[in-house]
Amino acid sequence: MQSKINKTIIEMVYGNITEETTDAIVNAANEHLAGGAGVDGAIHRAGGPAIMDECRKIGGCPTGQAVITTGGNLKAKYVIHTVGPIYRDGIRNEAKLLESAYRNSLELARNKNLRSISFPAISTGVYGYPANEAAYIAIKTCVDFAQDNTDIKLIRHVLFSKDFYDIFSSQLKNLI
Ligand code: AR6
Repeated sequence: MQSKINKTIIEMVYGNITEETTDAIVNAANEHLAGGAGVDGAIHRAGGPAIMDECRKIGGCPTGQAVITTGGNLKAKYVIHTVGPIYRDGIRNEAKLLESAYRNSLELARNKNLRSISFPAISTGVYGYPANEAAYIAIKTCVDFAQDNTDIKLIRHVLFSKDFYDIFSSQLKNLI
């Protein structure tokens, strides 16, 4: 499903983010940019060693921030690496940090003059963020961004299971 907010299409798809053809895909990385499991592992495997070479040079990324590298062998030209919070109990600034991860990724894409970006469900795997709350923050941050910024024409959320697709889609319906 999709919805147009101001000049931007916000879209939910069920699939594998490494196949995406948007200008950038976002990686749910760790602070060391060291690679890992989940979507991080999948992106490095599909994109090849050029991505890790640049990650090593950058050296790291604090939680809530974002950095950009080549997309290597991916169809996407760039990978934006952001670090979502590890979810503990919800009272350790997790929501603000997750919002920052989305917001800073969008701002980095805009500053690079990119027109389209794909996000995975940041923090909802290894980092344990409850899916419903994470979906609300993800969509709300993207909707707010699209209301104030018109340069990015497509923001796609790529969900890896039908359950996540349904959760994200219902949050989008609630927010528009
Ligand atoms: N395409 C789209 N979504 C995916 C894919 C894929 N190919 N693979 C997994 N997901 P996670 P996190 C979904 O664990 O929670 C790594 O080790 C997955 O189902 O990848 O932010 C890093 O190095 C889930 O909904 O990221 C960090 O140490 C979502 O992507 C840590 O995990 C995020 O799950 C980051 O944990």
